[in-house]
Amino acid sequence: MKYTFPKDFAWGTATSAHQIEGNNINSDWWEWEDSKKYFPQREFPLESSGIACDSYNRYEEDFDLCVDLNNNAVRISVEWARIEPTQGNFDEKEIAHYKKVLKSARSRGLKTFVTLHHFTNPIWFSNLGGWTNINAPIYFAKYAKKCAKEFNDLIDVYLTINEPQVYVYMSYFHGIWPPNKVSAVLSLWVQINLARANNKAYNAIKGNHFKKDDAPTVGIVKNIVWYEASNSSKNPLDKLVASFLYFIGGDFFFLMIRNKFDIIGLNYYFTNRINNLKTKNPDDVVNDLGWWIYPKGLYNVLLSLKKYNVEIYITENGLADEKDEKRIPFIRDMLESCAKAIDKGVNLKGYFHWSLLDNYEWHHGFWPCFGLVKVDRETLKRSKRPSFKYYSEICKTSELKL
Ligand code: IFM
Repeated sequence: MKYTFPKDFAWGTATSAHQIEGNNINSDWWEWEDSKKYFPQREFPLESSGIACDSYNRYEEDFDLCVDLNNNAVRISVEWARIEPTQGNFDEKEIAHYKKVLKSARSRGLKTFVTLHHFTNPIWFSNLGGWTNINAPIYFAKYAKKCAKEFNDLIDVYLTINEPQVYVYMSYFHGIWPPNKVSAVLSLWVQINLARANNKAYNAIKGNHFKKDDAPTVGIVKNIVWYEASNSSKNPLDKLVASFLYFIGGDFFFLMIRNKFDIIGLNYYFTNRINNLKTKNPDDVVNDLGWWIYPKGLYNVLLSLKKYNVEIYITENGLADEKDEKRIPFIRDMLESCAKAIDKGVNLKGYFHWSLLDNYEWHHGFWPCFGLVKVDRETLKRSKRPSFKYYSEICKTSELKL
């Protein structure tokens, strides 16, 4: 059995600045990792990001790995805290740095998908109340406008905000990420503010290009969990709860940003099954973080996104698997779900594996290994895991053989 992906399909990997670059010293995460400012009794983070993978300096080597993967695209992020280290002052040196990075990707034939906000904020911004500040979307849109002006044609696809609802959940609901708030009201407000920020940034990036052919492509990155009632569910409410949770985690946000996204970036990691009003997953196959691996969930999410009538890219999909025992079947089965969704008419245009490198997995520190490439924590030496070769073959041929 063989599936052939469309000709212009984007094959890539995804990373984010704070997780790989190192020394992101003007960001709220950096401040939080090394102080107990927000949350004196906190149990996290387990480690500080420190030098991370030193990709700030080693990006050429990283892009060479993308070439070895036969990729034709790459998803990275630029760091707001570097570009605007103090309010209203843009750092020309850092802008020049990112221009070099983007040119370096382009010179290797990689289309650039660039996230503007991936969980981290400049310290000045968080001192103003961060995403609870009513003016936060205005501050973000100014930064987005600057990026659009400076990076202009070096970016193929702008991705405004990564996983807005995950950010809200971790930072304002569960409270284990900075600024460690636990508040239902703030959780709702910050979601609204992030949606406003997306909408303002969308307009700012489009700028004068609006409605012209050369207008940049702008999208959002949404993590979406598939919810369904468990097979053995006896409670008739389980289906209702599953649909409600799916709505809250997906369509609710899209409603707030309607017409302000040209494409959807989908991050899919797992499915939750509801049994008697609680989550109860079979957990027959899990990753190192205990997340249930269920490729059919990806198929279901893709089909449900068809109604938005825009191109869809899988901007993240991957697993923590230090021993690389499950990554090959994971990639195979997830891509089979993608191929089946395309057969059903889903306009899926690309797949970015999370991640190229083992990196800083936020409050967990460095132990979860998401990389196709292992990074030695002492030497930072990169070495390819066996799944690297498997994925590179698929990217080369655009074919999935089962
Ligand atoms: O590492 C994260 C990434 O920053 C956002 N999406 C999920 C990944 C794995 O947890």
